[in-house]
Amino acid sequence: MRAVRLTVWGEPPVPADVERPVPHGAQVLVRVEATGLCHSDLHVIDAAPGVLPYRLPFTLGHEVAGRVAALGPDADGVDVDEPVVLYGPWGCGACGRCAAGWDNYCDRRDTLPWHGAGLGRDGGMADYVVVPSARQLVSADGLTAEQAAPLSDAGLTSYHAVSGLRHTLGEGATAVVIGIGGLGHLAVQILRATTACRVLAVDVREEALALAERSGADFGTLLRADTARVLRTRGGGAGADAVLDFVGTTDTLALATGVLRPGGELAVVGSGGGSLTVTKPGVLPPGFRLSLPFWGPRPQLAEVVALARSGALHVETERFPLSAAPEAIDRLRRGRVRGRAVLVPD
Ligand code: FEH
Ligand code: ZN
Ligand code: ZN
Repeated sequence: MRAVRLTVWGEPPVPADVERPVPHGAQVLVRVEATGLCHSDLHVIDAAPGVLPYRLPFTLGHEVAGRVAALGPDADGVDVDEPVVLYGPWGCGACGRCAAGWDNYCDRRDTLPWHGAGLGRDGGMADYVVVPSARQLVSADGLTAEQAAPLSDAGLTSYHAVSGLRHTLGEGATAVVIGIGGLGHLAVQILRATTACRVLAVDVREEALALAERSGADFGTLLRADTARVLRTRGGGAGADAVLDFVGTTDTLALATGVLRPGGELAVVGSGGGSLTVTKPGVLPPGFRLSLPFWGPRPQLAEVVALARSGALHVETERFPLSAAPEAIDRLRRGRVRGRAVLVPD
């Protein structure tokens, strides 16, 4: 089968022809129909030797949807030909977090030589992918694979970030979403669908603000020197009850803390490498709370899939054949992908 594989640290992944895996024990083999491309794939591709605990070579792709192709002898809970989406964060499977389906916060994460399919284990940039058990699968019935795949990472990550702030987002509240890309545009839709708050969007690209409007934002503005003032005015003057930063640079963190109201909460999702100085006394709003949500728990993947199935979520995708993976990676690196890039086996 075809696979896009990382074989040398710091070198681009290469197309390869590898054996189709055979599921053993409780494993399940999935025929891949779509795999989303994520900025984290770029971080993995660009990682210098020793930065990540992963063992080379492995197939990339951690945002995967397809159909069950075969079951190991001890597998149960899914049927051949069932449409599924992969739950991406694979933990140790034995700690309290994993037992509760919160593999994204596995207690033993730092001891594992992998973090999931496409993250040290063979992933979905291939014709087939094998998962440890049906526990890593959620039914995608009623969704196309192109719509389902991005829900497993972009959708779940955004949904998990919003879920941690939802208590602040009642009627009359204001949420600011910074960065309207593959994750941000879904966060706007999730806020629209699951809260009563006002949603304000910020980006550096006009086309991203248009995507924010299509996704249901009440207002969008470009990132400028006076953006905090503009957002405060549009938000009723008190400041934002919650900010979701999908960029995570020093500038966006400064904007976020400059627009938060006292008692406001900031979720930093983007891995922009920015920094925020927390001192007391200091300039941060009193009652300021910060979270660094990572990916999401398996139960919330089922919730975000159900939300999409209800019609409340539409993933803006740009489709590439699997054979064009190098072009898709280059376009993502240059910030030239509208919404989420999705690779489809050709
Ligand atoms: C995955 C693995 C490691 C770091 C970050 C990620 C994200 O893409 C998950 O949403
Ligand atoms: Zn990702
Ligand atoms: Zn664990």
